Amino acid sequence: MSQETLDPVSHPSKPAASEPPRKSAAAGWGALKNVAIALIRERVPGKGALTLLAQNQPDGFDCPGCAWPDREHTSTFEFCENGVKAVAAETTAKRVTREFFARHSVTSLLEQTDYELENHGRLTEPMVFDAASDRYVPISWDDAYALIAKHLRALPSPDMAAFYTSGRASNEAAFLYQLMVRRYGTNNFPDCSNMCHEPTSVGLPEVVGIGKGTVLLEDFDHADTLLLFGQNPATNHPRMLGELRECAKRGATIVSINPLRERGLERFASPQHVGDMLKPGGVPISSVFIRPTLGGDFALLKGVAKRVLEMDDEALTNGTGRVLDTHFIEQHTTGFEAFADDLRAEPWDLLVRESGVPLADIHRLADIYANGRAVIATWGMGLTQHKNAVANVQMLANLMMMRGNIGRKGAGLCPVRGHSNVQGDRTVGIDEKPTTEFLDRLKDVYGFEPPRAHGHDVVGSIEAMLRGEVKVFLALGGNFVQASPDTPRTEAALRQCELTVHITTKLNRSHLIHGRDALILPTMGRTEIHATPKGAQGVTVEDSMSMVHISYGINKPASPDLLPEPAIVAGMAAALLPDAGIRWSDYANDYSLIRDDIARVYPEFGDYNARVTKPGGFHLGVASRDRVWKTPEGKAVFKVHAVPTDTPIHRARALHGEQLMVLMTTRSHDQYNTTVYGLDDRYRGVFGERRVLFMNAIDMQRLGFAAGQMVNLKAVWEDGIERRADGFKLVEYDIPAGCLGAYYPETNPLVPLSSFADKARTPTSKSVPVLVEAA
Ligand SMILES: Nc1nc2c(c(=O)[nH]1)N[C@H]1C(S)=C(S)[C@@H](COP(=O)(O)OP(=O)(O)OC[C@H]3O[C@@H](n4cnc5c(=O)[nH]c(N)nc54)[C@H](O)[C@@H]3O)O[C@H]1N2
Ligand SMILES: Nc1nc2c(c(=O)[nH]1)N[C@H]1C(S)=C(S)[C@@H](COP(=O)(O)OP(=O)(O)OC[C@H]3O[C@@H](n4cnc5c(=O)[nH]c(N)nc54)[C@H](O)[C@@H]3O)O[C@H]1N2
Ligand SMILES: [Mo]
Repeated sequence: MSQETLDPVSHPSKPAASEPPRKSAAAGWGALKNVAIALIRERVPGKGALTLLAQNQPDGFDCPGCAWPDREHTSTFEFCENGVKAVAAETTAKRVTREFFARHSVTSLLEQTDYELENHGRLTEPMVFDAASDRYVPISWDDAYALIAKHLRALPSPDMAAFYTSGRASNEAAFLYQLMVRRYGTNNFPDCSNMCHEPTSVGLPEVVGIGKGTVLLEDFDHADTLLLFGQNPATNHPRMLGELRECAKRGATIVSINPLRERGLERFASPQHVGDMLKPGGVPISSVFIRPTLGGDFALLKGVAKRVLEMDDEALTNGTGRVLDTHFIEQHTTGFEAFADDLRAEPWDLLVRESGVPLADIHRLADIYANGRAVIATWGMGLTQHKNAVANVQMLANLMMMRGNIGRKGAGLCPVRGHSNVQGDRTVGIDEKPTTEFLDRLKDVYGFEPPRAHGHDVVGSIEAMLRGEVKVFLALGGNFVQASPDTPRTEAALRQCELTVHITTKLNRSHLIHGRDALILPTMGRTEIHATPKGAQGVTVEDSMSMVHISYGINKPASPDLLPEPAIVAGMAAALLPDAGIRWSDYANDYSLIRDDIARVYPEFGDYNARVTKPGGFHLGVASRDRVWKTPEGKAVFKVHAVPTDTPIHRARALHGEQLMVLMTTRSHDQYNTTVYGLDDRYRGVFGERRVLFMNAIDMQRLGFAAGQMVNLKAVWEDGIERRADGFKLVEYDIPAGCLGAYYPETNPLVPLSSFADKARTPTSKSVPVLVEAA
């Protein structure tokens, strides 16, 4: 029997362990047990199990969890523990009713934790804030739309409103939303991807012409080397482990580049392969762990590239086979000479110091890379949530280009996206910096002049609210207050608004930190049937590998008063823009009309409605996958970047010396972003609590702390504002010296609004300079 059965499951009284239990595999029996717990917690065992059978099946719904693709949507019952939790959270039997809001004032709800708020269940009808009673009270849909229209019309300029999107919104909802917003007159589209993979979307187009990954799932069948940068797939993309398991069994070399030895990357037992689950340790996954310091990946990548160049020089001298793919470099790229010169000039000691990786490990990674015939590089938030995140992504692309590992079978770039449709939302126009080409097409198709000026992203919207320049905030999904950085400033920003509106499924803190007027508009989730006079409607989504497919809900909506997202957007739009000549209500009744129009604006969708009838959907086409480079040069571009040596972290360290620590804010196994499902982080050995701070034993001793002690965190930033997060329990953990780890969103108050990635403006959630004080 697997050791996994011995894992404690959910035991609030058990103290946080110092080390993850290493003997048992990720997933496995523990995962199955947690599936049952998730269903029972939400009081939906029978229904939940039925719902799960339809998940990621040809006629079922797309999992609302992550954006990892499915094998043809046809293979066996594809589920994972955290997909189940996402579904269970949506299919919960618990309800937030008008009686609930009558019982609880907004002020009293503010006392509750995020976990408690989430646990009240699904929202059931539209509610409006009533200042006199400090309560949300019922409002009709039409009155809610009228209130929104009144506020938006009263603004001196459409640019005084901001329209957030969270990446669960379907292509249909997102396209209608951007159409309404642009017809109204602004490009203010703050979007969850601003906090997520924006550095990928900004970095890749400059070097390979398009901001998307180049691999398909089938490439995992042919890769012999996989480099996984800054990702925790066992928790955040559990179905990816299934692919890695197959690669490992085939003998592929898998390297995890991560300050932490994440558990799921050591061993994995697949709940779909009973054989694995009976073996104690599961299938070993990562063969090699390379552990940079937080933010050290850029110097590491540059070091690996430098070593690959040296190896090529040695090969030339010795007359052995070239290490560089000279054919690819000549035919397909530009800028190689300058890039190589810069690598040669870079001193090794700087690369070693800034990466935190010993020279021997840099050489080892270069050897593995250079010996791979087909290499896939994947990455997550560990590369993107840093000041030099765009350079991280571009240096990774440089390295892959050196050996022609782009646009070739079994090789390529694989950014692993977060929300299940975050990539699709961008594709269909959720973009604060739209291209001229797109705006021209919108104009041709709809006959209006769209706004041309770039709009606000997440950070820009918060800043504009603080300056009083944005007065209406509307959110299609998500939990803006908790997801955004610098919590007290974000809260102040929202409180300064005239109107805040949230289209959501469940109660969250963003409903409670509101503007003068505020609306909660409850919507259906993806598991629910979108019934309209034209019949049940399916929505489409695009996964991390640009596969577009259709999703049909199977459950009765949580309440008869819910509307699907497209209907809500159409309702708002009809109230705001009745004379726009756009057939809002037809769209809401028949989503195929929306898809027809998406394809008119974006010809790459082709015969969209026909293509999504095929099980598994279709690939949207990524030019760089075909070695077509949509850059101004018409080639892939090697980018030169210096190793930064004067960042806010360097400066903070100069000021505070060895007291200065760098904090990563990350996800536990029991949360979906700001939605806290439970208080355990099973794979990291934390149970029953979330306010923990991971620190290594040597740092603890050096700083005079002991495991279990309570500490406070203070951010070190250069704007004179005090930022703190108090009351964390120290947990001794195998994390590199000088680095700390803690959970998001509890630590968001420490992330300064003005600390973001160069060019991409993604908050630096994985490198926050802090001081630790005894509580
Ligand atoms: N169950 C579940 N699934 C999810 C989510 C969820 O919250 N719960 N969230 C979804 C979303 S929106 C997203 S974006 C993804 C996020 O999925 P991930 O990209 O896995 O995000 P994080 O959990 O923040 O973890 C980042 C990983 O990067 C490592 N890391 C931190 N800093 C560095 C660094 O400087 N260098 C390197 N090399 N590694 C580093 C951390 O140790 C951790 O393993 O998951 C999606 N899927
Ligand atoms: N410090 C720190 N901050 C971070 C991160 C980090 O790693 N560290 N990660 C960042 C990342 S990668 C991301 S993507 C953002 C996430 O930011 P968001 O996308 O804004 O946050 P979520 O927690 O995913 O949103 C949860 C809410 O969405 C609503 N919801 C759920 N399903 C649906 C649906 O089908 N339709 C609608 N309309 N609403 C729905 C529910 O009401 C729920 O409360 O956070 C970012 N913030
Ligand atoms: Mo994300």
